Amino acid sequence: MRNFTKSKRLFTKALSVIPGGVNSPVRAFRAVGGNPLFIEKAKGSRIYDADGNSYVDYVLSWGPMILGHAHPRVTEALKKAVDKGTSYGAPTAREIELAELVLKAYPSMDKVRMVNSGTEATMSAIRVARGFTGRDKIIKFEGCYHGHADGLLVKAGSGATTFGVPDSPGVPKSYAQNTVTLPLNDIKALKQTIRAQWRSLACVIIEPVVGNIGCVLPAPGYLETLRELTAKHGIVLIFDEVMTGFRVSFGGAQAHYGIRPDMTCLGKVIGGGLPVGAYGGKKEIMQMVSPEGPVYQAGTLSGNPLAMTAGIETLRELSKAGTFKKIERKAAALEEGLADAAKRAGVKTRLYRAGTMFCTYFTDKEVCNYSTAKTADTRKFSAFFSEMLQQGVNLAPSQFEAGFMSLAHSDKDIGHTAAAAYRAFKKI
Ligand code: KE4
Repeated sequence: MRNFTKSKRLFTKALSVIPGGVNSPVRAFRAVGGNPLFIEKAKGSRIYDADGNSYVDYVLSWGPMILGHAHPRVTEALKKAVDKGTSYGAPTAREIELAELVLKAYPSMDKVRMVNSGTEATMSAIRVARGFTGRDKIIKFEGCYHGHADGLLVKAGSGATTFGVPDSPGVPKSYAQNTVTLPLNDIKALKQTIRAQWRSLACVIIEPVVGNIGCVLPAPGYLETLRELTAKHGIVLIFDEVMTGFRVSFGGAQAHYGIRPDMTCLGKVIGGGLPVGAYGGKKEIMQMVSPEGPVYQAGTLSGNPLAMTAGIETLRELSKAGTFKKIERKAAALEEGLADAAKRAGVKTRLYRAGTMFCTYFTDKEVCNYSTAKTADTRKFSAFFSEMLQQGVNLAPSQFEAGFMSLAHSDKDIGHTAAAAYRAFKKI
């Protein structure tokens, strides 16, 4: 049995100074029980906790570390960049470089604004869509998470297709009433709502592959219908690709499914592990953004030179011929290994993958939306999670989160993971 003494001690200390002992809720292991690991360092495919235990890591900081942890190209560039200062509050050439790399990979965008998180990106994109259309309401989907801006912490209201109700204390009802929350992959509800309310709808925001209830793929034709209906009614279609960007494919879910949204939100990978979010879109929309246009949005550390450096080096390395495909092949090999392990152990699971992100659900139901994802046996998942941790494999500490692959994961890592999964499946 692995020893977690130092992590436990650190967690006790953390609880006395930080709410829940963590700076982001999912890290607290509440969904799987036990105490969170406190990480000391990371390199390549592995993370190392305060007690010196090492783990093959599939959280990868919730997506950003697609090259693996502490990739030398990124760390060397950051070491040089630090000596030039850490922030200027003035424009730099590096911001142009990262913007150009992003626009090249996402041709649906003519211009892009850097911010500091995915939350800022989606919050700002919605404000711009409202400013552009002069309309107030938005549509989001059950199970999609777009960060913690008030109007997005909203669940389906009683009249599900009329307005939402707050999904967290502190969100005023009035905010929630401008958000309509629909079931995923339900064409009928979508058509009914847009037909009835298009005049007041500023935008639809969606995770084109939903990573925040695990890994839920769009039903065939769903995104195409969404694109047609929003275009027909002058509703801004926002793809929240904070997680799927540079993960489902190098060009995100929009390239994979061949859909051109009006706006895109990015984050995670484009910061290479430093705080970066971004939102962008067609020039006629982005010209609304201050100081070019009237819609205000700002940020002290937006476009921070260190964050830009990490993002530039990550995207340049990732854009090398064959690199993305290599990571995708690793993810496919893991998918095969996990599915085979579950089958041989006689455990019913459903595994979904989109490019380099994936999820194993403990259910025998087809998972296509929030309610079917919720059929998963979270008790079984928690037991599996703990077993895998004991065997040196770090999975996301929730059944309803995606796992991620990196360039640094070796065949040996993947073989170890599949073998550990077989033992864990047998044990739970
Ligand atoms: P951040 O504000 O956490 O940078 O991004 C918010 C966000 C927006 N859109 C999508 C599709 C996202 O997945 C996220 C954040 N993802 C979570 C993982 N499920 C971040 C992990 C956390 O909250 O600690």
